[in-house]
Amino acid sequence: MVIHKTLLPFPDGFLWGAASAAYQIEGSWDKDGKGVSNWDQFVRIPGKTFKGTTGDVAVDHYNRYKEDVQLMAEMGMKAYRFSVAWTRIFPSGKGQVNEKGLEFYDRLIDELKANNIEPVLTLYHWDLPQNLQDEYGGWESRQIVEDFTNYSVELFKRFGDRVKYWVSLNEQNIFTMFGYRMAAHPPGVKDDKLFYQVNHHANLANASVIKEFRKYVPDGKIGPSFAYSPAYALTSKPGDILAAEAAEELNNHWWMDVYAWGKYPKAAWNYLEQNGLAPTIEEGDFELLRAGTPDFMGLNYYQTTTYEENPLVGGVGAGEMNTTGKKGTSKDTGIPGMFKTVENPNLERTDWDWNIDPQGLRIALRRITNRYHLPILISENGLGAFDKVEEGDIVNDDYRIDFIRAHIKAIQEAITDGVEMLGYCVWSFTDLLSWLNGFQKRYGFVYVNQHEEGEHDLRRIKKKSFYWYKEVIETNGENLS
Ligand code: BGP
Repeated sequence: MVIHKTLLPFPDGFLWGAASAAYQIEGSWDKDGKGVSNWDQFVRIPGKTFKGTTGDVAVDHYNRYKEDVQLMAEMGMKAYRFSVAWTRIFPSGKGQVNEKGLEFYDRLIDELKANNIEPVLTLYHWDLPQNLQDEYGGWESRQIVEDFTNYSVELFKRFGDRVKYWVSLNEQNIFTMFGYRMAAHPPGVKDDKLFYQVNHHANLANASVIKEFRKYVPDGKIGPSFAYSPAYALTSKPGDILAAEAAEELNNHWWMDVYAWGKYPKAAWNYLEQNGLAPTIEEGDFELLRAGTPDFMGLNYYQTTTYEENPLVGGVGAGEMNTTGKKGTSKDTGIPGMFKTVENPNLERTDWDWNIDPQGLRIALRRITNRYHLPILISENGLGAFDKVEEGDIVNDDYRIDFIRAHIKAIQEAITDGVEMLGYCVWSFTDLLSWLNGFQKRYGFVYVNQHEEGEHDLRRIKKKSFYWYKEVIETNGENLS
């Protein structure tokens, strides 16, 4: 059914949670032996981030993790997704282990477990050791497969007894696209051919760690987190439908097919080959890809994207992102002769021009289920907004409650459709640093008094959504009002 008469309840043990990433929350960027990451370096290049913001302090979670976990416990959170900073474990990406780095995550994990919060550990959320970038170009070299695997095995050995849920790569499609196509993230390159090669290496690395995982954490579950933006066609014109199908294949199946099946989709491969963009494959690559398939698909869902035809000659190329929060400043993007994005007249947008589309989440869940037959962990979903602290430390973020409520309803409809769901991690628990958008684009249930400029004592303030989500968790999703 599309319109269900009644909805199935959320399963027992459903992981109601929230998510974060090391660079965006920890701070203490050079403490206790931590090495320099690509982000530590990139944010220091003038003009790269909103008002020059950095994660040097972020929201100081490294020092305040106990307070943050206490807030999670108060909310009754069942799961917390966080990432490990590779440079805390191996300051130069490989070689000597930094015991102090491991100890920090030991403490965090123990604190979570003591409060009955299931840790969900992300191995890689974009902060690459700068040394590996300098030495061999990081993801540009096959050498990354070995180094990423060694680093991951270190974590499996150390935390595998306590951590059962693992995310391998966070949004491979985004960090490679921003890093190698749009030059908006490190290493700030625009090179389409390299982009596809880098992705092939990341695919191999992903499969390699999953393969190793089986030996060290046989009772655990692991999967990548994919930033899935389902493709819609603007109209029923066959040309638009074809454009949307091509986008679904090149922008989505290109990654998820490899994760789930160890192979690239056909028409997309042919297109890349004809244009000299296909990655170089070596003997044994596909065997490895097939040997390292995931237990679940991690889904980071924020929005859908709508497409239309794009002429080969004079078609739209690279667009522009809105990183200021001034509505309407983003520009459509496309590949001439393939597709171009276009505003969906049926959807509202956030101040950063992200479409608000809860039904799109149900569509995403159904498409993944039907194509890959894998359980799904929603590893991110949330609303970036300007929040205002009112007198008496009150934040009335009703817009966030509305957003999350509608998405939870969509999940329940998908469960009723037959989708196997492991959990739902809202982005984010506390406010944190948005990579390119500074601190003003806020996502948390907990406000953190941190700003681009001016006064910032980093104090934590529970928003209205904090109390609302607490009730949702307590009733296992029954009370959404
Ligand atoms: C995802 C990332 C997160 C987070 C989120 C919100 O792509 O995995 O790290 O940043 O998006 O995005 P933004 O901060 O750009 O609003």
